[in-house]
Amino acid sequence: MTVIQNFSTSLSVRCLVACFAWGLVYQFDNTVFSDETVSTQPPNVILILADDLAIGDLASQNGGISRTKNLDRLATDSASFRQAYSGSCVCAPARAALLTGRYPHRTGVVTLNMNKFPKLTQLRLDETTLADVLKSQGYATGLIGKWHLGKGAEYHPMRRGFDEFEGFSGSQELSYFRYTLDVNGNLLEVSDQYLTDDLSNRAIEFVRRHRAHPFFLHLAHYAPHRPIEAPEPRVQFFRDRGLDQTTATIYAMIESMDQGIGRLLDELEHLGLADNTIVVFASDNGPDPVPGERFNGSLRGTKYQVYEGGIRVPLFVRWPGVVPPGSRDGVAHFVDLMPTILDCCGIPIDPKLAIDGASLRPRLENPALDARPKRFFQWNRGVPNYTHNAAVLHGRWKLVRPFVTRGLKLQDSLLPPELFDLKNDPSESTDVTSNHPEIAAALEKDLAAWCDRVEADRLRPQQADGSAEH
Ligand SMILES: [Ca+2]
Repeated sequence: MTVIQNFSTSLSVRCLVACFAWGLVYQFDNTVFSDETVSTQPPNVILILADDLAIGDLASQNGGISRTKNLDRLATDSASFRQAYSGSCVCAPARAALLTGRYPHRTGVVTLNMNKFPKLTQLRLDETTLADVLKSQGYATGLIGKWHLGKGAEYHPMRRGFDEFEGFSGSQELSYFRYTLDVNGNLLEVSDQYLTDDLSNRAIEFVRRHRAHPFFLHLAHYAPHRPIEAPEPRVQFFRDRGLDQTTATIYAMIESMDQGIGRLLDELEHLGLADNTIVVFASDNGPDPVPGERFNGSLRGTKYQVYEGGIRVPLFVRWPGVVPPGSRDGVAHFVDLMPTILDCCGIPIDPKLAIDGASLRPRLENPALDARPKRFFQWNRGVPNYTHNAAVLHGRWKLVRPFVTRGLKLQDSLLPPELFDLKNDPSESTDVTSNHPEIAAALEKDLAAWCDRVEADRLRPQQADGSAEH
């Protein structure tokens, strides 16, 4: 009962805020806000993120061994980037890049364990999220699912631009069949549902609630992240096809997510919102090696590594009537998604945000365009040590400082960097440094300069309240 009362209050406040913001739009545009203007509303945005989903987990990529008919259909209806990258090879930093358009190190979120490293997993309070910006423009904003950008009241998603939150911080051990949800600040124990289905249902309800106003829904699924758990009948289907228990369960987890996404897309159609809703789908990093190996095409490496297998992700953008479906060449990166979404919504970007990415909208609208901007990656457990697991990508070339250890007491790595020609060697099998020493040297210099820049930004002075400790 308490939950319902608080939720209603929150909803009313949000409606007031949204109405106020739209009132401002009304004044500026000097137009009458009526039913006729609904079709000219800014587009809604649904940003769906899977957790540890591999490109090779999609049925379209693995010969139909998994079952992802809704995601495959979404891909067919979307601009699908063939070379899309997460912001990191692990969860939290990837999400920081996704929601700020900036490299994770700048945001303060450099590693993933919120309990061991609370200060290194908090999105600095001087960072602005995509939700902050959309909310300021009158969008109803909601996060359903995983947050992972800081524990504690100041870092709660409802303090970081989201009007509504139905999810979890990312710090707790949870079972897909027994879990605690934070529903707008109220804790709810759930033991009679499957988490993925529950999140799908809540996403559908969010869209129904906000059908009449522009909305931003960030649906951050937990699937197929550990623990590996799925409804038994779905697991049985894949076991019967000869898959081992772990892979069968992972594919069942993915099928559950896929079905929920299908229901969400159907609901958009049913509500007449599909044409004016941008749907983005991605995964936050590559497959987790801990449960066991699984198919990911020919990509080298896994989650935790800056080789392609750790950072390459599916990326689909569907916007009917504006974005022609089909594949896109060139590089796309999580830092590009915030500027892309704001561009599509007609919202100018404040230069003070110092976004690292650039809008993909030109390439979304024109499949013939190509762009391969320089992009950077780095991750190790704990305080950054940039001699480990770092990479720069530029055009066909990628320089990698190898992954040495995930251990806590890092020593500087003395391993030499490796240079790969992704055009001829997408599997990163051959170090070609000796053939192209000048390219390797230039990229090494670029990478070193980037490391210095983002580390300086990470260590910039704290907020006056001392909250952004490092
Ligand atoms: Ca992840």
